[in-house]
Amino acid sequence: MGKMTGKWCTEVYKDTALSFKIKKKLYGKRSKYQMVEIYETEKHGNLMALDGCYMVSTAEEFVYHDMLAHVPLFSHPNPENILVIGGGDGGTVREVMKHKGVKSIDFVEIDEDVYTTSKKYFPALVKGLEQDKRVHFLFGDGIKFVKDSKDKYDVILVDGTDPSDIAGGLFSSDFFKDVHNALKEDGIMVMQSEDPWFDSDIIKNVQDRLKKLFLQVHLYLAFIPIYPSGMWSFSYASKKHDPRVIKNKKSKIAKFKYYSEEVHKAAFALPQFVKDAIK
Ligand code: SPD
Repeated sequence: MGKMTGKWCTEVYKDTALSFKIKKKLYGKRSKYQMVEIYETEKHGNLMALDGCYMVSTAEEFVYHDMLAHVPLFSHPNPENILVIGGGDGGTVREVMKHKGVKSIDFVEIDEDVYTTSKKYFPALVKGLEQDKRVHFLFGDGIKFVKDSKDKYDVILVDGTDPSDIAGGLFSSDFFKDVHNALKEDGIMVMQSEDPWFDSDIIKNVQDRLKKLFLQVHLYLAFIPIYPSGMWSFSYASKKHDPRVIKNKKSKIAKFKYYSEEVHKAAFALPQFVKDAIK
């Protein structure tokens, strides 16, 4: 059994604490919206926390970003116009850029400091973003932005933080109505929707709200060690496309680090307790 010697960073989430051994704290500053902290960990590379909640680490970021971006992008037959809300660290946009058929990526992040901090401490996440002419940086409120967009996007990816002050609106029925309007008739939306152990009520609310608007609503899972419980959920909604069928023949399923055709399909197989929680 290891002992807790040396320095540690800790996320306290409800009645659980998750700690990582660190070499040092690299950064800590309050932005206009939230506390932004970066730690250099012993085993997970650099780790970003926003308002005390872990968001991204060098070692594990590929899981979250592969699964948020590639599941919807391979479920749509021809995704061209994409909107990314949040995801200020850049990782989600970087994955979208891998799809050659994508023509335009609107990237709307409320907190520009998250992007500038990521640029410094997670250069691999923002690699190529500023050089890719398809990426449009639109720093501002994604909730307002989506309200003003009609029938425009093939895929909308919501890469928010946990539903507190800043991201709470991203889990609301009003936001989902605006997302529905902003999508084309066969559009797809995927959002991170918390974990089934601590937050099954949030997942159920999200799924119920989406079911009132969309024909296809599904939940899928991935395993991310830096988030409390490690089991993470994504909520999928589409006016048309069933995500259990891979329809995108234009993008090649390259060798991703987490995503593959098998993982895509298997991610929708839910443990019974998760099925029961969202029934
Ligand atoms: N509790 C963690 C929620 C994570 C949401 N976003 C992560 C950002 C990665 N781009």
